[in-house]
Amino acid sequence: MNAERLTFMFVDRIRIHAKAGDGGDGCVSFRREKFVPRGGPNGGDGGKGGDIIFRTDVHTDNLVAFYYQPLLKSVRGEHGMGKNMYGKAGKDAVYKVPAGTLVYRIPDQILELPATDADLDKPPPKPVISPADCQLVADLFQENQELILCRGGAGGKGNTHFKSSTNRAPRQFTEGEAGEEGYFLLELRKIADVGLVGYPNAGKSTLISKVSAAHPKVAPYPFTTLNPVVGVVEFEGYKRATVADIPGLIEGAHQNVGLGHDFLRHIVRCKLLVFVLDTAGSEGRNPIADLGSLRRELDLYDPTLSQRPWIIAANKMDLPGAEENLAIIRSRFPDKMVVPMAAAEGTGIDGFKSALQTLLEF
Ligand SMILES: Nc1nc2c(ncn2[C@@H]2O[C@H](COP(=O)(O)OP(=O)(O)OP(=O)(O)O)[C@@H](O)[C@H]2O)c(=O)[nH]1
Ligand SMILES: [Mg+2]
Repeated sequence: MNAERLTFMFVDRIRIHAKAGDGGDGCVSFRREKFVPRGGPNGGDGGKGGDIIFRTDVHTDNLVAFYYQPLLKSVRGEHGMGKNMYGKAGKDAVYKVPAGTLVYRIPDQILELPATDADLDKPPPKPVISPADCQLVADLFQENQELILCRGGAGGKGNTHFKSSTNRAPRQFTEGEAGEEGYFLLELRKIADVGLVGYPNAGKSTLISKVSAAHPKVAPYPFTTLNPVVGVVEFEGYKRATVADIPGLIEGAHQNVGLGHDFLRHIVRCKLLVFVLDTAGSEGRNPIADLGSLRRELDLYDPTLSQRPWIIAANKMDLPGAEENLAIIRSRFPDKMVVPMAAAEGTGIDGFKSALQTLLEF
């Protein structure tokens, strides 16, 4: 696998296997001391196994770490020892996940399905198993949110516990319990306030690079952006909003045309959608028709998306034909906010930021 692949790999759905540490066994031991004949039992308890914990982290932006390490483990508890010494508890294993990670338990019946549908040299593999067949365990959407995915097993009891008036030299003990184990599907739904939706080459990446410090690649060919990118827009008074640049969508995406529908789940949680249009229709496109098919694709993906507040970013206003199309769009959607801009030149960006500020109700 080459270095470039490593840098750019983005994983937003992955299957993992987690096994928490077993508890340590209890110990059988007797007190042995000079001049103390027949000292009683003194076998200590085993330690608890470590838990497997997920914690959301701002600096983690996708699930790629689990692609390289799909088996999560924590340390087992140590066995109990003589002289009533407890075994040491196993350390918890804390794994960082991006905020917006959904954790599903994969039922045993469908475990046999292959883990992924592609081999290592193809683009990021997706598990064949769908979340619809699994059981949701948690939605980790807040910062520093924690989930104990698998609990470590409890430690076993040493023979001290089995002492009684009739059995003063017990040889019983209990074994440590097994740590919890399971197969899980992790799915990322990026958390952003605003989602940019548009046809390839409409200028979404150009726009996000003008309003935030995020700089996804901008290029004059379709499907430049292959993964969602989130940028932070700062407003006066230290207010901020997150904006997601979603890969280009085309008609028929729900039938897997272009990049398909898959990444649309990243906008399901956006409060506001921005349709970015090539207002000039510079590549023989018609911005009004584009808007119609974009909205239709969203509706086919998730009907609740059509209820979401939306505005239009009328981009490429510097090109011929844009003014005429802008007038048509305005007359077609009289009660919608339409922000004209030429993102590449940086014009209309302030207007866009203040539109966001108004609509996000800062
Ligand atoms: N004339 C003009 N060109 C623009 C404008 N904004 C972006 N472009 C150009 O349009 C092309 C595509 O821009 P991107 O920002 O990469 O478009 P995108 O929507 O992110 O495209 P994908 O990632 O492929 O979906 C680039 O060559 C940009 O320089 C604009 O306001 N005016
Ligand atoms: Mg792009």
